[in-house]
Amino acid sequence: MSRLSQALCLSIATLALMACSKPDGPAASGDLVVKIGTSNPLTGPQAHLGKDNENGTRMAIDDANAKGITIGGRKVHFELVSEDDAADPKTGTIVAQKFVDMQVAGVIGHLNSGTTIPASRIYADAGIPQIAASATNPKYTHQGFKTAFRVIPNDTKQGLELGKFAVGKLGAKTVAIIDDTTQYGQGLANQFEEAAKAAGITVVTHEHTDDHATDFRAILTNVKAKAPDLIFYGGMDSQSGPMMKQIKALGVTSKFLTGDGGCSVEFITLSGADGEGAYCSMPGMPVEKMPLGPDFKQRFNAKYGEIQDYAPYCYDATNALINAMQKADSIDPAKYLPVLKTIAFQGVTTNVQFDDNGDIQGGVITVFKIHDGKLSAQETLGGQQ
Ligand code: ABU
Repeated sequence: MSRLSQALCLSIATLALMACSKPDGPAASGDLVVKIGTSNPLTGPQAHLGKDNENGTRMAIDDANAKGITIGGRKVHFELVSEDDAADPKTGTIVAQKFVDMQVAGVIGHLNSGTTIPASRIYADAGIPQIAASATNPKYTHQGFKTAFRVIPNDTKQGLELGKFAVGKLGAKTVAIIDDTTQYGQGLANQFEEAAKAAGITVVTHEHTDDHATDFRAILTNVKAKAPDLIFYGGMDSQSGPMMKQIKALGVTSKFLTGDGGCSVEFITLSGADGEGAYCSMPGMPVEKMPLGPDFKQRFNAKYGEIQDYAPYCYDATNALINAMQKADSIDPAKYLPVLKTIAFQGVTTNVQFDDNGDIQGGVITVFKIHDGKLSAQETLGGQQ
């Protein structure tokens, strides 16, 4: 191949790569640039979930830019501003103030309840709409903030349905509960405990770890001595994966159930063969059964690989902001916030409509079982969407 041909091939390959990675291109001069913030852990043990959330939001922004949306008579270019909060509550509030200072039009996130809740006061004080797409602690939407919305069912529902499932489907009479002491993990564990007790289960112990722990053998040895029918874990996949391995290594035979933070591809990777037979739940329908799920999954897989957990919810949350701006014909939060409250559109995950608190209306919980190294949907609980 001549030098000229080589150079030509290289230029064509470079152009093709640029076209793939930047489908919408930069803002044209004269475009109205609208910043949308998203904050997730992009470093540390939850970085895979943070990237998943970021990519769900990015995909919605790319799709919106490709449509050539006009607001207030001007062509708009939406710009994603992504910040790492490391799943740390204090860092989350620093990021929130940064978003306020750079005058983002709205925020998607944060990923964790422990960062979302303290950040929500800062957004509320600044009048900036915030939509959570993975933070499921009920408190977030029950603080009286007009700016707080959520597109995923919360843990009041998840805990209740899992408590009933533990008795009705797993036949558990006794349970050991472990949580990671975070707003999410402990909150869900407490909701589960209340529902399980109401359904007649005896809680033999309720133990606590933290969201950085990797060695659970002391807790599990105590649990083993009590021989519960079921272990329930409230926490994230970075803990539930290694925990599953240690459960099997210690010869504990109890069934295992965890919530959405542990219900990911990463959980299967971390637990390996020891994860087989474990149960976990995700708010909402399995992606294949979501109204626009199959198309979303195919496009997301092609661009970013497997969906971990919440990317479809981030996609819907971003579109809720953009749809409200379009309907209000304004990017000013004071003008589009009242429209966001009454928005109704067909999202990937469900028909997106908020209740008086800002939570998604309706909503179901799906329980999965790890089978042959995959998440296999067992049952969808809590009514029809
Ligand atoms: N919903 C589980 C993961 C995020 C959180 O609520 O902290």
